[in-house]
Amino acid sequence: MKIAVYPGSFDPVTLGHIDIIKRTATMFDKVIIGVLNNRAKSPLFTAEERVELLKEVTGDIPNAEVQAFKGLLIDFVRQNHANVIVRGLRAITDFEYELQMAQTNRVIAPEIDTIFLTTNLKYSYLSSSIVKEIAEYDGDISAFLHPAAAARVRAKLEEKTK
Ligand code: COD
Repeated sequence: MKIAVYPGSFDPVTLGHIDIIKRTATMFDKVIIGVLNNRAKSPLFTAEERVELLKEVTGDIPNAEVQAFKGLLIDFVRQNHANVIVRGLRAITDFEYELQMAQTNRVIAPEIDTIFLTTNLKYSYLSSSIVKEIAEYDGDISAFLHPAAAARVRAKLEEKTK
């Protein structure tokens, strides 16, 4: 069975992430979406909330699975008997960070490879942080997120301002 892990913060999951998940699901028997549970990053959503939302927006992809993980990515990949990490590349600015991470992971886990999918042009500008910034200033985020994700971002920001 060919299993790929697509790791990230997904705070929140955007249409760009969903596009990468869908494309990965056509190439592998299973894609495991690994949600980083790292309190140091002070995310908008807890890891549990991000997992729940990812499950909702990928519910129509039968071979996609969502799990939170702590610690090293390669340990999570090994625990799941996968040997491929998938990452998305939007622009040259992503490349340096992604290359460094892939090379480092390859040194500590030579059996695990990282593959890169180039962004869908429609979403090449899109990032979770920009979406959060627009939402914080009450902007319309419906073009960037699945409707369920947009609703949760609005609800979370309302909850925070109470
Ligand atoms: N189009 C296409 N791809 C996109 C888009 C878009 N619009 N937006 C984002 N992506 C891609 C990103 O490039 C990335 O590949 C992926 O989607 C997830 O994005 P993020 O921003 O949610 O995820 P990151 O970059 O915060 O994830 C970082 C990890 C969780 C992978 C990393 O911190 C990690 O592995 N942490 C565990 C500790 C560890 O092992 N550290 C050692 C690493 S060498």
